[in-house]
Amino acid sequence: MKKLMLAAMAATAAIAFTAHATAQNYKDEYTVSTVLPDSFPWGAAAQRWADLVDERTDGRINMRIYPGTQLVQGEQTREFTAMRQGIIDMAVGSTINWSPQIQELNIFALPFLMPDYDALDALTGGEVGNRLFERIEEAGVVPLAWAENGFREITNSIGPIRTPEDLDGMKIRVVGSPLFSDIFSALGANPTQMSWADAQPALTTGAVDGQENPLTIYSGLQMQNVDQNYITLWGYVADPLIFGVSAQVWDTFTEEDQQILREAAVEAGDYGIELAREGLVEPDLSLIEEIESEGVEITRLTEDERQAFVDATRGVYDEWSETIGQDLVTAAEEAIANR
Ligand code: X2X
Repeated sequence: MKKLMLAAMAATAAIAFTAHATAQNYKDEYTVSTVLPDSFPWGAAAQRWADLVDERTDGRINMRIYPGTQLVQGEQTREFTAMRQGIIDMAVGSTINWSPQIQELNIFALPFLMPDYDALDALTGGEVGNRLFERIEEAGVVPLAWAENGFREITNSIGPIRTPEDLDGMKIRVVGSPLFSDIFSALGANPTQMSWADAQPALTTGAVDGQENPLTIYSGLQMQNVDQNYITLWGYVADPLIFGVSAQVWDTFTEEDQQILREAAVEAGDYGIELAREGLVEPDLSLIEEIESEGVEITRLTEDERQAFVDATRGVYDEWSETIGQDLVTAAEEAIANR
């Protein structure tokens, strides 16, 4: 009988604990997963988040950034699951890397859905973004704010890509969502799916001919030095980032600290978005000009040329709209039309 009472008391104490989180129970360190380190807009946004939180909680919440998705041995498509399980506390993660678990996040990778930054902002800042955040929260991760990896441009070592035919047989490294393999297969290329950790040596050794990533990454890694001498500005998809906290961890924070984490994420996200667009948006195209001045050939598509890529990938768009949810895709198309 006494044992039973003790068990009941312990259970009550446990409930009281979750209902009233106190800072005394905080961990010494909270892990924050990213793919890129702070020399890139992605890692810089994560670091800013950690710095702001440290300052505003007087060190109660100590966040440390682990780039290279090292907490999941570089397997970036496992980041979301690890966070949901509480193996990783927090992350600034790519929608691409989380899309194997949250199918709806593939929406940002629908080819040629978003023609410009306003279109991207219309999605993240509107109903579509809210719905995606609801889905993520249901899945066990608390999403706090958006940041940005950027529009993904295609680069290669063989020659200029101006038509889908130019991609014929080209070996292109693609990211972990099968949607990317489908896009490049539809364009006649030979897509090879690999993690970012594997992509870098594959580019160095010439095991692949090309890759697609934002120009901030191209420039940060000086990809012209691994023969990626041709870039086509086609902006076929964009890759926003999300600040997320494992729900298990989130519930241990006081309301005041949750508020600090959220506000700091919004500010760090704005900062990261600014960095991600620096030199890439009219009238300041200095990053593109800088790359060009290194002798890299940059191909700019005419409307008609771009349309040929749109047409060639339309089947993939339609097919993946089913997987994502036609309703969400329609909401996105409307938000973009009304931007
Ligand atoms: O793997 C990539 O290409 C990267 C770094 O852009 C992502 O993590 C989506």
